[in-house]
Amino acid sequence: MKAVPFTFNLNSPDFVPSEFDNHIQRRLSAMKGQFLDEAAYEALLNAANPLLYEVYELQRPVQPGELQHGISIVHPGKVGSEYHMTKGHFHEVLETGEVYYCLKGQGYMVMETPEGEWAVEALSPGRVLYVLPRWAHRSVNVSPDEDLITFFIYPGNAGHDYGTIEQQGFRKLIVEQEGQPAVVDNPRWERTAVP
Ligand code: PAN
Ligand code: ZN
Repeated sequence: MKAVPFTFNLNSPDFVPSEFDNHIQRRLSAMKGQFLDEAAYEALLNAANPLLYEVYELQRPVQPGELQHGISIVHPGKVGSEYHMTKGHFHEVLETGEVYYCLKGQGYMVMETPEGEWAVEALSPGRVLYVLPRWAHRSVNVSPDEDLITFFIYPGNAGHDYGTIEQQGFRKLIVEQEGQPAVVDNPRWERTAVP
């Protein structure tokens, strides 16, 4: 970890940073229970267990004042009619926000609070999204053939709470309907988070 100001490049065609500390690869098997169509999930898992998304992290000390940052790449594809997406999380320190800057692709950020408010915002190149403190967030790639690539920045001490979303899911899902992305209710959503 560097102790002096540093720079890196994002100008490769696939936006992989010229320097990073950690490369996370999440396959379908890491997403059990998150996709609505369980039969489609099992079939794909047995056939290929595809790579859904990757994260390149510039890791900084876990402390206020620092900023974690990096690149998130969601590969295109669907599980049943539901598009590829990240696991999604609340920040462990709930009162910490995050900025996303979309570099490539077409997608949505699905968000919700512990109180059950929800929001869905489109992501396309050049668009900046401010995720407010308290809002869980998941990115979804709705392109048939292009990666969804975003640059993210969040407070050094934010941490990740994956368990709440693993248990309750997101209130809204992004599915393909008549060839178009649509926001639909998640019939399995259960509010377990207590504000
Ligand atoms: C992002 C996400 C990244 C992968 O860096 O961690 O897009 O998504 P999951 O963490 O939900 O698997 C972020 O929001 N960090 O806080
Ligand atoms: Zn986050």
